[in-house]
Amino acid sequence: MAEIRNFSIIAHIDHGKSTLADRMLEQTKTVEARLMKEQVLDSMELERERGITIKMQPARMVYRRPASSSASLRPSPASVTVSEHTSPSSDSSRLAAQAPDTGKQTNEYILNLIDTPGHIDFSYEVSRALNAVEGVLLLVDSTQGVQAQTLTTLQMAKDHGLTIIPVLSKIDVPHARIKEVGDEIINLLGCSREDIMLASGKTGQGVPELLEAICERVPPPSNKPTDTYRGLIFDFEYSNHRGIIVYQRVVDGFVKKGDALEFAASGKKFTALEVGILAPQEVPVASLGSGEIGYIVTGIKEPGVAGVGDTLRPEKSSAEPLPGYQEAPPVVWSSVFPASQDDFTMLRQALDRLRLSDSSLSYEEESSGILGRGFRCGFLGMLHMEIVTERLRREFDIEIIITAPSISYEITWPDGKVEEIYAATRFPNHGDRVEVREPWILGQIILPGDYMGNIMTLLYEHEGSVIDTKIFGDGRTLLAIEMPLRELMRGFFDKLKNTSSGYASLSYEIAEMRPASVTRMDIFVAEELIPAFSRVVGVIHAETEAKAVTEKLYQTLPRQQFATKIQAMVMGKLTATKKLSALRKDVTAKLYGGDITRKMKLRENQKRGKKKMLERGTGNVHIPPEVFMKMMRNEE
Ligand SMILES: Nc1nc2c(ncn2[C@@H]2O[C@H](COP(=O)(O)OP(=O)(O)OP(=O)(O)O)[C@@H](O)[C@H]2O)c(=O)[nH]1
Ligand SMILES: [Mg+2]
Repeated sequence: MAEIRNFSIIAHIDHGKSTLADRMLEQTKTVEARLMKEQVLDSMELERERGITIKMQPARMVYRRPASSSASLRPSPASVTVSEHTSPSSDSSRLAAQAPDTGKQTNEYILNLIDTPGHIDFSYEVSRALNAVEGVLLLVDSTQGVQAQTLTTLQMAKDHGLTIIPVLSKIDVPHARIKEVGDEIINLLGCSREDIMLASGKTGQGVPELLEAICERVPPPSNKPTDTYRGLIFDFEYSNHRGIIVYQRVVDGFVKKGDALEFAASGKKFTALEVGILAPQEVPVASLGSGEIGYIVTGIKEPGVAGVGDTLRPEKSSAEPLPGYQEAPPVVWSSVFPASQDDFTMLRQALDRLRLSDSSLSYEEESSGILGRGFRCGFLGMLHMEIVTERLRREFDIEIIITAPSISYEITWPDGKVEEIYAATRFPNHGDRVEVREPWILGQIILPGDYMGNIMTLLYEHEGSVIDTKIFGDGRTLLAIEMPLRELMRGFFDKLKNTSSGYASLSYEIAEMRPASVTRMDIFVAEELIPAFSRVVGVIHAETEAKAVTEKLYQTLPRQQFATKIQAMVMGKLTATKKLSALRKDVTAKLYGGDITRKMKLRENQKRGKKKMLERGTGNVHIPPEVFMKMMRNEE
């Protein structure tokens, strides 16, 4: 039996996780050369377009250690271990003791890698991946140094008690600062310089040593092959033909094709139609044993019977369910409506399917007078919201209308009733005597000293303040900050990047609720209230926001048959007005623009007898779905 090592790659966004994974897949000959492409594990269309990882991706590699390394095991440098229950030194001594007896067999290692996303909106993916592994490669870009998400992901790995192998990445870059960034890592982990691995995902340099370090330092999974099978579900996929495909880590026993299984939480039963490994594509195998990571085809077509963190076990067995995952509470909400009410059922199906591969998405049905039936959706951040709405359009071909995003507010009405409100349209009107509370965040910003002035101004503009400052070494500063979540969502992240030439990084967590000075802003087009554009704004920003929104809508809205007023109303007053002139007939085609495939799709939709969106309820104004999409986004 081969030795197994399960590990995950974690880091700040763009520090080279997926590229380093490429080189590992290549050097272990897991992916054929002709199929190799950059960031091969980023298989989703949106991941490739944006150059970021959105979903975690497991990949199994078979690694043959060079004869010399298993025969005469170098004493491995003490790896950085935080856990009490996993001890890498005892592991390497165990290996050293075993190697001479088992000879060839220990030469072959199965390495299960899980690549993770770096963007903070997708950190739920990271936390789930970490439940399925014993160790991590913590990458730090040697040109950038430790960044905010390095700290957050490191903390997650520590909380899971995992073995941590620090890796300096991108060492091929001429201006790599290996010594300085190495110092930062030593400071952070309390490790020694020899513990830090050096690697380049571009040239592949350092990858052989890294593969060796994984075998030596990451402990093998504890082996309980004789116990009753239990599998920890960490992800799903959905296939039209084969139904739900479960990604699971075998914790105890083994599982094979034909086994009668059940989901512990829902009790749903099924037969394992196929069992296999992810290499990274699905490859069927006879069975998966304790410690292995792989997939099981269930054939189940109805969603909702399975959730991540649930346990798979043999039907009618009394095996205890494994401790599951904590749910990821949404940070921002928005309502999604089908542009045509005929598509309501399709939208529900699409959300059900999406949720299988994105367990952090939450939604519930709601209905609004004008927009009809739709769903109130909860997202982990603005990027998450953008990705989900984009996937609805692309993967399911549904035109949607999306309302302006909102965080949750806690309202205390005059009669003492407390209510949580997630939608601007439900927010009390001006004049209602209510108390409002809102969530604040605690954040960490790492920035080069030169940008301190800019950042302080930006923080001030977003009602934030610095609660602690630490010198970070190498001329950088770590700021502990607090700020209303509402202000963070008002494009703070992008502005932080712009104002620091991309050097500042941010991580945050939701903290306490505090009294808020906010008000509702309503938008009128042709003197008609468009509820999807209503939002809650800070009183001190109300006027600026009113101007910004009317201006953006003025730039985005196609001209109508008649001159159209765009107005923002705040605290009972019209605060900003723009006037869109009437459409001249001869320029229709140009005005509507858009690429040809989009137009063809639209025509097809019309052929299928779909109604033009939003004509009902809004009188004469025609607002195409793209406008709602653009208004949802933060960028100006
Ligand atoms: N020169 C050089 N560039 C690299 C190296 N590794 C990655 N890059 C580049 O850095 C960028 C980000 O690389 P990715 O591998 O996508 O980074 P990531 O950590 O997976 O990013 P996320 O998954 O979005 O967090 C890409 O433009 C890569 O080409 C390296 O070793 N050397
Ligand atoms: Mg990546």
